[in-house]
Amino acid sequence: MMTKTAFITGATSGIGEATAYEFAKHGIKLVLCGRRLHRLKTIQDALSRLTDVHILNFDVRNRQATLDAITSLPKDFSKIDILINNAGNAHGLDPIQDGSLDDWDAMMDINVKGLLYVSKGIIPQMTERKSGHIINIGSSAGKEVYPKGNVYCGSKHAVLAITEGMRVDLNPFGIKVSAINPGLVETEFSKVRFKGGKEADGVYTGFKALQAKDVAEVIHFAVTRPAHVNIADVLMFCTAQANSVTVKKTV
Ligand code: NDP
Ligand code: 8X3
Repeated sequence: MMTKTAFITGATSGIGEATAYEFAKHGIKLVLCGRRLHRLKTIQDALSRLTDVHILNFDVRNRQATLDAITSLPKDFSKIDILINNAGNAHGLDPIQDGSLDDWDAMMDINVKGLLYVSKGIIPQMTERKSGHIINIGSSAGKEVYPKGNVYCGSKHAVLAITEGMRVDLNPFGIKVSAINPGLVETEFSKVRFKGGKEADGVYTGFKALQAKDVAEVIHFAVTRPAHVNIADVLMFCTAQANSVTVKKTV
């Protein structure tokens, strides 16, 4: 079987990093993206024993840098079979009347527009070849809105709508499009959301949240189904979580 190449955004931590490890374990070639270059290099060093790894250091908010990074791929990494649109974060947790315009810009620019820029750079080769698999990392926040989640939830609802739109438009080309939507995952997500503040401390305490590896395993499952099977949409929670606001905590 031909070795596949996966392009993973947000591969420097959390779900993206865990997906890189999971894919490397199974011999999938990797293009790993993120802004923190030292982390990309460390992960490349660690995974190069298992598979070929190329790193791309860019900010998905920068349209030209994103397209240029994709164009810069060396021949051995330029055919992308699997695109994991994962880069994203929540910025802030405030009622809409108190929200920060900078936080709103960050979430819409990264979670929505960044995903579109990366997709724009990669979809043409998939339509040309009439094959490929795009996995967009949505969220339970893309399926329901929780208090103070307003714009983050809006960005993830947009990811879900864009995923469905991609699946329809790319259907004639035989391209698979999937959304994987986790609930609470213990990553750097809350550190980013609360800008390193102490509110992040309690988010994953008193229950066993999903780990990044749990999500990575589902992503790997989705990309290893037979050609005629597309895992279109997955909603996954830890056992302690029933929905965005119902979490069984011991403390
Ligand atoms: P992390 O904060 O651990 O990872 C976020 C990743 O996104 C990092 O690798 C970061 O890399 C990258 N990223 C952020 N901003 C940019 C940018 N402007 N340009 C390029 N890359 C960027 O969080 P998670 O792993 O939890 O989040 C990954 C995805 O999963 C996000 O889309 C998030 O919304 C989603 N998600 C998370 C859940 C959770 O509870 N943790 C639940 C459901 C969905 P760098 O900073 O190096 O650029
Ligand atoms: C991340 C899950 O509930 O913090 O998308 O929004 S949540």
